[in-house]
Amino acid sequence: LAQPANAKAIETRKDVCDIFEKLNVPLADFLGDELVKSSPGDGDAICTLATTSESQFNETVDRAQAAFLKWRTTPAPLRGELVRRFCEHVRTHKDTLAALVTLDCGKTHEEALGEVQEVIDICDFAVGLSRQLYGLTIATERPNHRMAETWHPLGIFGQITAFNFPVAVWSWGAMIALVCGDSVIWKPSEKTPLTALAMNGLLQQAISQYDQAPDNLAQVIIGGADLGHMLASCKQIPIVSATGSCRMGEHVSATVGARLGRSILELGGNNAAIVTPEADMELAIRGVVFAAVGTTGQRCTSMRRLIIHKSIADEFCDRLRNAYSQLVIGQPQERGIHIGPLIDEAAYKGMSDSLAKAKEEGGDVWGGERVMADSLPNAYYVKPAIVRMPAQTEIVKHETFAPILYVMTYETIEEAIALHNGVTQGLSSAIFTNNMREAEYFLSAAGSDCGIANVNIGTSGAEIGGAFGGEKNTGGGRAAGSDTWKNFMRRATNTINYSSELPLAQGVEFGA
Ligand code: UN1
Repeated sequence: LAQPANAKAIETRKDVCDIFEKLNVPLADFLGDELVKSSPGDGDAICTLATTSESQFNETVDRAQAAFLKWRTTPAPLRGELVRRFCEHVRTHKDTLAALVTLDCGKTHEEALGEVQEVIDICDFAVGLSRQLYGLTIATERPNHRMAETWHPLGIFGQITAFNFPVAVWSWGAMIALVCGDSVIWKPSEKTPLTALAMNGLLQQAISQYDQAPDNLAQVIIGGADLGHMLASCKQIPIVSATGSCRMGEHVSATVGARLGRSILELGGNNAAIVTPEADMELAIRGVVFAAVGTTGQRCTSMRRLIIHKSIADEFCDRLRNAYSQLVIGQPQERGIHIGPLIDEAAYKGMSDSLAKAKEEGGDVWGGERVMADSLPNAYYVKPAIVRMPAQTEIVKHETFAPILYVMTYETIEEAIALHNGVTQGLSSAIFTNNMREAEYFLSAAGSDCGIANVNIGTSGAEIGGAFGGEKNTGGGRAAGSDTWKNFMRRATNTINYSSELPLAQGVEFGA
């Protein structure tokens, strides 16, 4: 846990109580004295929560398994109906949920609204999907036979999510898992437990109001890395998804793999944009600014590297610094803010350490200073940094979860792509150009090696309809739209003989 166990319980702050009251979710059920929850906006402790013990975890798994056994035989379109009903709650409470996202993780109000919208969007997607879990019919080589594949629910879906998208990333997995007939156990980041308790509380309301849905279909467990390990090593959980750092993902992957479970990993990114001399500069500036500083650089899709043609680099950097200077840094619940706080002190330390290292490696650092420390000594606000680098040095290859944009220059497009792909992560990428050859080269097999490759938009802000994830140390998993539902089901290949003969495949004559 981030906080010491057995911290003293504090009185829950009124804004937290008010939000849970509006949502009609019983906060009192979750309070305790083990996990101190602070608000990144002001750094104050706002409540203390109970955490999940090992025996409670085991009971949670047993309940989830019982729920799965009922849910798997509920027809998929009726499973979709649960998601549709849940989504109505989310739509009704969109503003309140956004306020909670802001309180929990420090994301600005506007971005928090966007995140809740992402939940609504994936619900709509999942409801439609509940009537489209198609299997193939396959031509067979044998007469009077039919071959088909059928998709069945898999079991308990265990989900480990990060602080930075405390509700959207859960919904990408959980909503699809639910229509696929799985039950869900969610371990949110211990930095953002409140949104998880609230969202699951709303889902619980939809479940209890719907007679097709069994109790305990979706449960939340609260705790830190130890609890994540329990989830990853639990043999009764056939599928585990994890979003977070590469280090955490390596552990989850090894633990789930050792018991031959299935994992979906969506880990770190070190996302870059190439800006060529043929780009629309105005558009490129806007695209780069949002991707680099949005969510205070704390998206896994945040832009961390800019690879820019030598001939335009100086002018582009001037314009970028000018655009950065106009950004408003402030408390995230205020309106008109572009940049809210970092999640905590460790994130700030990570940023300042990386900037110091970048200097050592020859970087020219602009920005990156801490601000508002006098009025809010326990909250961590920073100016976003732009760092001109002489080369793609060690620190540039490292993902720092903060608003640092490293700028490097190139001369040929081949060189740009080599720099682009020269890191261990492979999540998101972009090229800004109006030159069709450059754009298509970037999207080709010899171009960007990332799971997301964009033209003339930034690296962040993906829609839910596409599969989301990336290659190399990003972990290879895909969440959200497209055909990611297949992860959550088991596929059975069925061969049916409706003749009175027994022809063997491959023409084998048994005993001939
Ligand atoms: C994340 O940071 O883990 O594409 C998810 C985006 C958002 C999701 C980011 N839709 O930036």
